[in-house]
Amino acid sequence: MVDLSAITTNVKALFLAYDQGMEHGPSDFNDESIDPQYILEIGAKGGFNAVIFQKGIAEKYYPSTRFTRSGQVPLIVKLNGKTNLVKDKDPYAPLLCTVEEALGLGAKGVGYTIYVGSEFESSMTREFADVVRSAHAKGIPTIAWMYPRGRNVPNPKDPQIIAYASRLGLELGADIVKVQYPGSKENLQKVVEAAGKTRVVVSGGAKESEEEFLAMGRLVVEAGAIGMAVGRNIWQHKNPLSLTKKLKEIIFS
Ligand code: FBP
Repeated sequence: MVDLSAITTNVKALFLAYDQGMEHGPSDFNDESIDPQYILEIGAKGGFNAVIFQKGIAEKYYPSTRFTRSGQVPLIVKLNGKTNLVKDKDPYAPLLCTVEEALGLGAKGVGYTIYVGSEFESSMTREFADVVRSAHAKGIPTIAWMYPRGRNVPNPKDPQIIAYASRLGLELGADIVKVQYPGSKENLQKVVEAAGKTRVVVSGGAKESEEEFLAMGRLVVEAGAIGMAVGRNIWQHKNPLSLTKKLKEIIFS
């Protein structure tokens, strides 16, 4: 039996994603958000369930277990990733960090992106299967970013394909799947239903108005997802902590 940490025993979850420096480059950042320390402060003061870092940022910025203070925001290490400079139609994000390395950095969970439908899907499902095996042997949960992409996926926002992707996460043993918002509450309900006992969180996407973003948060909760794993909408906001407070009232109410 897998002994999952507090991340999945919580009924609801709010994660602060900060792997965009690899995925999109520093153009996503301003003078404040380019500093991982700023994100750690938002994560801790905002009471997020975890921050999500790649290995390099975790190594240099996340306090080692030895120095972890109580109140420190938990860490999820994203194990694979890629840049957006390679414009291949069929993306592949290689494994860059092992579960054991992530644990050594203090991770309480691990993340992995699968580009569902990509020509390289089988490489990613195989790598993720190994990640699930290792993570569950160590008793930590896995979060699968299930992003339909590639030549075989004419519309990555097609709700049926997003539901297929969430089901694939269940089949592969993911504890949580992270999906992009499929356009409506009804569509998201189908995604949640397809995921079965695997829980669903929704990504934030590019920054929108505060009203639009919070409205999405409400629909996410109403559809039965456990919460969100959001980055840009929080740390690109002029007052991240005030927006976080409003989002938490929606998600944890
Ligand atoms: P955002 O809330 O900023 O959209 O972050 C969610 C996320 O999944 C990140 O973890 C990741 O870096 C990014 O989106 C990838 O987005 P895409 O593949 O669409 O460029």
